[in-house]
Amino acid sequence: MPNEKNWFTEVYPKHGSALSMEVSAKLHEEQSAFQHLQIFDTPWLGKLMVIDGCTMVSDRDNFLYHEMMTHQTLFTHPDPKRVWIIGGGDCGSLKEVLRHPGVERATQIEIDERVTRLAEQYFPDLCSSNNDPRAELLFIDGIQWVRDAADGSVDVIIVDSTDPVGPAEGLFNQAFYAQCLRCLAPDGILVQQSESPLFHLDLIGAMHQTMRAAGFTATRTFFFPQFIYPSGWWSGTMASKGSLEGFREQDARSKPFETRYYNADIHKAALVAPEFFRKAIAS
Ligand code: AG3
Repeated sequence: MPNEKNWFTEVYPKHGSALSMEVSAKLHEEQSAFQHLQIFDTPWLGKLMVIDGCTMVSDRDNFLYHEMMTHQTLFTHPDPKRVWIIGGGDCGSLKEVLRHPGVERATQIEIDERVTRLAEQYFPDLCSSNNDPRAELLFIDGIQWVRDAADGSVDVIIVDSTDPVGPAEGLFNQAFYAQCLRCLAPDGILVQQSESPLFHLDLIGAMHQTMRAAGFTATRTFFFPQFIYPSGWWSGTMASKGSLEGFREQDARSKPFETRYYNADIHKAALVAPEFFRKAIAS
């Protein structure tokens, strides 16, 4: 069945497996200056964006990733006002960040403007806050942006990237983390999407080590399901010079916006690491 032409399949060659999704139409396909972009319509997932053959966003399940990458992090920070999103061109993280009334400025730094233009066309819901006066959309290299930014000029940096190959590769190294650390104000938090705990444990371990080598003193991974990503189980990893213990629990319980996955109890549960993970990753 997956070989039939109305199925999109992402193959995971290193993990001897694949995920197939029925598609009803290919709505768009192009080679941008940076990557190969496809948009599909599907019977179950709604619209689906694929970059370089990898699933990125679907209407049906993107709330899991976007709510966790943003709210888990913003409620860990004592008072986030200035937020950068590195990557995140579909604008889903931007939308969630802007739900926090205390956020004064949310800057999305996406290298590939075409991702955002396609999101505006095919994922209008994710882009529904792009005109918020607090939102700033830049189409430049996030690595360069962080290199050029002033010391202590941001509270939360969200790295919402593709897998650590291609354009995103330079977002997973010590030089980039050190620049992020320099840009973060006291209590600042860096959070990065960190792939699958089941498939990419080595990568997550290397991220913790590299973040600490760059000068972060606390690192912590949180877990959430994500149907369209490899193994269906995904993670984000936070790094801080301050503490990553505890969070603004009362604020999370009385948050002035609706969510579909994140809540204060999920916040705590998402931080509980399975036994194999604790053994592999000292944090
Ligand atoms: N960023 C993480 C996507 C990784 C998917 N990997 C894969 N399918 N092999 C998602 C961007 C959402 N804003």
